[in-house]
Amino acid sequence: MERNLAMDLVRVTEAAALACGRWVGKGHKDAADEAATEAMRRTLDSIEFCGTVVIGEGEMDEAPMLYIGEKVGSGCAGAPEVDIAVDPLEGTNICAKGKTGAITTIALAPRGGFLHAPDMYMEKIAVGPEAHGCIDLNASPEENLKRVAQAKSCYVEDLTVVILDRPRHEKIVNEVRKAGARIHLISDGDVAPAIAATVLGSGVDMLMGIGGAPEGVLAAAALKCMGGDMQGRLVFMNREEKARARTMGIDDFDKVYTAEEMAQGDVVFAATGVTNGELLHGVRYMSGGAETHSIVMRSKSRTVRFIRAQHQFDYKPIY
Ligand code: VTB
Repeated sequence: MERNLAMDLVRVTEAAALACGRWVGKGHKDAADEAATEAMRRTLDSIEFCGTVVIGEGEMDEAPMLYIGEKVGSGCAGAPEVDIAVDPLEGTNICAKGKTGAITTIALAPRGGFLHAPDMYMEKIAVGPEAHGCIDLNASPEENLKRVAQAKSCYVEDLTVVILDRPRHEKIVNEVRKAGARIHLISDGDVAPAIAATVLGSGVDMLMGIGGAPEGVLAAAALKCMGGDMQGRLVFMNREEKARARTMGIDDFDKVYTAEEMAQGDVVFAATGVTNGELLHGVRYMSGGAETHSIVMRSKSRTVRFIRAQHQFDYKPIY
């Protein structure tokens, strides 16, 4: 993977965040998502790679752009062939309601490097580098908490676990509470907290629970770059989802995927904050411009960059 691709990716998520940031709190999640998607799609064409969207806005007949299979990038001869996983606005509800934690995300892997996760659920557990190798989706929440606390030389009571606030998580919430750990229930957006678990001082130690499989692959790409650890297991709600998974080459329906298996090869990840969150600040607009806060990382070097950028709209129009 070319070294500069990582830095190019920030331009993509910055553009998406600047576009959808205008919709924060306005109650129109679809308009916000469309703004982010169009800005991301447009910016992608200025990057020198031959990209294929493998995780995006849906199937070709569902999404006008960034659909699964779409070719993006300037694609000049000799440009790297890459898989692209995007969520132009991870947390559309959060953005529409002006709540915390909405981000724009993109990840690259060598062609064939991403698990082509269907748009279905995935059971996830994610931790930072100190607890790498300590998690097991087949173990209980209590056992996982004990192992992570031991790895981080702290008490279970010191740990904070982020869980999506959903009825399906009632059992896991009760088990985590019984084990003594703290919980941060979130309304939406489980990619950012998974990444936050790898950032010292973020206040997040673990992500647990069932969320989107595409979001799981995006999180796995980021955690791989940061030395974190993650496991995911697809959760099938019906026979149609199993049939769809089969068409995407998935036949072991109980398989527990590691981050490495979900995001193989030299992976690059970037995200920009749309609303303030535990990982990134949201877009701040001011006279004639805006400030964005992004994270970009590469698995090969394990370099993680936080980038604050000042944007002058007179010199770089925002669509
Ligand atoms: C999950 C989560 C995402 O949407 O997919 C969630 O991974 C949808 O869950 O981060 P429900 O079907 O229970 O609402 C997000 O929160 C936002 O895309």
